[in-house]
Amino acid sequence: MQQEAIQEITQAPTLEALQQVKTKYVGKSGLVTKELGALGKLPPEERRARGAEINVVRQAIDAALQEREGILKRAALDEKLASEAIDVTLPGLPLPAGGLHPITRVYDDLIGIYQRMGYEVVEGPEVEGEHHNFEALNIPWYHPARDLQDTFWLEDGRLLRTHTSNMQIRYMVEHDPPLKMVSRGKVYRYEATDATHESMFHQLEGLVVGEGISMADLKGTIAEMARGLYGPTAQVRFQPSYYPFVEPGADFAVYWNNPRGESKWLELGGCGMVHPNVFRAVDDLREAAGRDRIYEGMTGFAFGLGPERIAMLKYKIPDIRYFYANDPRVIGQFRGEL
Ligand code: FA5
Repeated sequence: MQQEAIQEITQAPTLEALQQVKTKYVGKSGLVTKELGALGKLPPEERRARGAEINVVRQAIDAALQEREGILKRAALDEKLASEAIDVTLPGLPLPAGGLHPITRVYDDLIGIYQRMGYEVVEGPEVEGEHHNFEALNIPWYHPARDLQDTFWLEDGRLLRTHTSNMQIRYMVEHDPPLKMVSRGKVYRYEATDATHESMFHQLEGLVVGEGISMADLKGTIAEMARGLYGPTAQVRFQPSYYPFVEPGADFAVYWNNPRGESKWLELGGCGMVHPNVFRAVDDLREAAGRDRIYEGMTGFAFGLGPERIAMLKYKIPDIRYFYANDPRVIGQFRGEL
């Protein structure tokens, strides 16, 4: 029996098979166990010798079982390790990296500049009431300036904001002066598109209000932004312009030398000193909301600019429509750059 058992043990191919052999011989009703159980029926003289004999067999079987179990367990572990091994010499699979849209990057630059100057950054609604987009900004319904910004009207009488200047009104109704804020976001105009005009584009609005704010503060701020964007040699130019919500009003441009040695004036946006009628309209809204009239007699400046213009020049994108056409050949060029 011993020989047979040991042969079966050493040939057991798996741990499960080994367990079966173990049960067969030394399990509860195994062959060896039965022999031991039968000892009681033997006459006492034979019992001792037979008992010793069976014990030798049992010990041999136990030792063989233990050894075989060790071998099989090691083999199972080796197999597991081999199957889970990572071959670090295999070439990697290139994963397509994302990247920030050029407009996001220009915004991040601009907002970083203003945050360093202590401005609060806010966002506001794209669906807006006529009052916040026009009236409160000193653009009554009959005013020809409404034609300058042709409007997408919604069926409920609201509109898609034509500029971020609505945030001047919203911010002043909620906050007391002195204040410095910039607001970013999308704006919409119902106009024919061309290489430099989209019907959806972005603006960055800035507003500073306090006592004794002057045009010099406005010019210094725009110059600081230009240096932040284009380095210490950047220059700014202001030309008189008309916006109903500022007086005086101006357009500003930045003259910059890019790393490729080109230099040109880049028309960036409009600006000016906040019109007293705007402060009055804000106070009216505040009064209606149960807040103090606090803006009458204040001074402040505002500006609004289009980041698309900056991005087109910076990244040499010849047509504004490329930004939003979702053509992977355009946007894909900015993969992996953050
Ligand atoms: C305004 O929208 C004023 N709200 C700016 C302002 C704010 C003036 C505060 C004074 C005080 P304007 O319509 O010029 O102004 O637009 C500002 C900038 O938005 C432009 O200089 C240009 O950079 C960008 N822009 C205007 N229209 C388009 C368009 N269709 N596509 C892309 N960019 C545009």
